[in-house]
Order: sequence, then structure tokens, then C-alpha cells
Amino acid sequence: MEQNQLKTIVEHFAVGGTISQIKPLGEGLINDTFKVITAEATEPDYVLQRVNHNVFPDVDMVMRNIDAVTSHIRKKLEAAGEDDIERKVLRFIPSKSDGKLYVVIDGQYWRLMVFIPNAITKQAVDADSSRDAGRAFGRFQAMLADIPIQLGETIKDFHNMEYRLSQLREIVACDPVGRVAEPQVQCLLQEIDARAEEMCKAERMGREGKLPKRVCHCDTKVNNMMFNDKGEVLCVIDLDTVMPNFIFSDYGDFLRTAANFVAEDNADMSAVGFNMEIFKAFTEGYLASARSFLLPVEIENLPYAAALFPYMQCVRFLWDYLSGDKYWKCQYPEHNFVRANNQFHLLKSVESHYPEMQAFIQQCLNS
Ligand code: GN1
Ligand code: MG
Repeated sequence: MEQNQLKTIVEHFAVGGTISQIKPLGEGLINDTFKVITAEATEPDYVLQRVNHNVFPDVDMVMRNIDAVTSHIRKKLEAAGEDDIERKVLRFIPSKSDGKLYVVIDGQYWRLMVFIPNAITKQAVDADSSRDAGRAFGRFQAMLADIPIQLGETIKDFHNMEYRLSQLREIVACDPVGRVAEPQVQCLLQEIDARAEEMCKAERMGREGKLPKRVCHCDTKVNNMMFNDKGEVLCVIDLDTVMPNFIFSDYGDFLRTAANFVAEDNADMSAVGFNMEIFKAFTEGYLASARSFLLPVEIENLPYAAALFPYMQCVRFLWDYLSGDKYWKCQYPEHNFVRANNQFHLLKSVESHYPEMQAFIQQCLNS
């Protein structure tokens, strides 16, 4: 898009200063992001984002959730007497016309937030940054434990395992691209079936009233945190998927991405595996900030959460492979199958570490 068009969009928001430049920022696959640089040293720079409303059908709900979450965190930080609050929680700018935190222009949804200066994001983690990540995501959940309003579900049934399995079964039944009969697909389907009942236990416990939903981030990747120049976590970003969920979402999805020895689409299955060093560091950090509000049933099931997310992602990638690759971008025809198989190998590695994981969690609780 042209500078002038982008400038016009920024002018819909209540900002001061003169815009000197607007340039692309980051490499997100879902939203389009730009940095808006202002000429005056006294004015902050901004981040302009076009929200993908195919993925997020109710942008108004997304922004109401984000408003509630950032306001609540800001209040908590103020009450705790924290310094540097502007770098510890995002600030969205209201539109001039109706005060909402987004504007709609030609059917596109845009939002503007203050750019956090002198902060960086990371793509990979070592044990130290995993411990920090655990603390940061645990603290995020802890600060939001008493949020007074009910948040909306911005993607319906996003991490609902029963729903993800029903989606897979539906596509297997109609087999739109003729991939179901492939022997490697049949193999994976059997492995998925064998674990289906166990993997849906969170939904069952939820229905029985034994497992609460809490405000979760639901996209807890390491690149969704900002770090200061000392490598300390400043804040959690990318809040579009913040919604009520079982806490397993944030714990399990971080480990799924950070504790795999290789990327989720690495085709060398012998290299896939669960890194216990990352598991231990993340778990230690997470329990340090979250154990005060977690129920015993939530803590007991953390190893299940570590297995659930590779399993769920295996189901989702296989579903997309059998659907004809409509959801995730693919670089080659087998790409989604490779991803699904990779996640299955990760799952098997997690399963082989169950007793060790349980023992470690017990050790954290005793110390
Ligand atoms: C999608 O776009 P990205 O990488 O943040 C997906 C996640 C999956 C992930 C797998 C809204 O996330 O749930 O875990 O791909 N997000 C959505 O790579 O579907
Ligand atoms: Mg992101």
C-alpha cells in the first residue's frame, strides 16, 4: 500500500505529531503490520495493523477483549507501583470518530498502538529465556485471574479437541482431494484414533465442572513477547486470541513450539524430539508465577497439556492436508502431511517423558 493511503488511515486515529514515514514491520502471516514514525522526538512512534477478518470474523469482539485485558493489566501494574508501565503493556489509540479502538475503511479493519521503544522480539529460546517466558505467561494469566468482565471467544472452539477431531472425521468421510487412502495417512489416522478419548479429557472435565476456563493468551509462542536490552521480558503481545480457555492452552502450546528440537515442518522425523531442558526451565518459571491460583487438577495435568498440543496440531495439519491445503500456506504438496507427522513424532517423544515430567513438577512444588 502507498504511504499516502496509510497516512490517511492513521489520521482516523487520535494521535499527535507529524508522520514522517510508514514502513512494513515484522513477518506475521495473519495480520499486516507497519511502523509509523513521527517527526517529533516528543511524540511516540506507532504500530499500524490491518486485522485479518477472515481469521477473526468479529473484530469488534477482538478489540473489546484487548481493551479489557490491557486496561486490567495497566491497573495492576499501577497498583503494584511498577515503573516504565508504557513498555509493559500495550496502548491502543482510539479513533477520532467514535472512540473505538479500530476503524473500518473500505471493508478493512485497522488499529493503531504505541510502538514500544528499545525492545526486541526473539525467534528461538534457550533455557534462560524459557524460564522468563514461563514466568511472563504465568504472570499474564495471574494478573487476569480477576478480570471483572466475561471475554468473548474470538475464534470459536479454537482449542477444543473434540471439535478438532470432529472436523478431521468429517473431512475423512468426504475425502475431497482423494488423500485418505494413502498408507501413511491411514497409519496416522489409527494413531490419532487410539489416543482420541484420552486427549479429549479436558473437555469432559470442563463439562463435569472440574476444570475452569480462565483468560488465556492462546498463542504463546516465544515471538509473542517483547524483551528489553538486558534480555528481560517486558510484556506479552499479539493479543488477538486472548480468550477464556483451559490453562493447558498457554502451557502446552509454548512447549509445542519451543521444546521441539526442530521446526514444526522439519521433514527429518529422527530429529524431532521433546527437549526436557526447555520443559524444565519453562515449567519452573510458569509454576513460580501461576501456582498461587492453579487448582491441583490443573497442575496434575500439565504433562497431559504438553502432549495435547502436539496431538491437536497433528490433527489440525492432517485435517488441512486432507482438505486440500486451504488453511496453512504450503511450499510443496506434502507440506501439511510432513507437519502433521512431525507433530506426531513430537507427541511420541513427549509421551516417553511422562514419568520424568511428573517427577519434575512434584520437585518444583516441594521446593
Ligand atoms: C497458526 O499464524 P500463527 O503461526 O501465529 C495458528 C496456530 C497454530 C500455528 C501452527 C489463528 O498460528 O493455532 O498453532 O499456526 N493460528 C490460528 O503453525 O489458527
Ligand atoms: Mg505473532
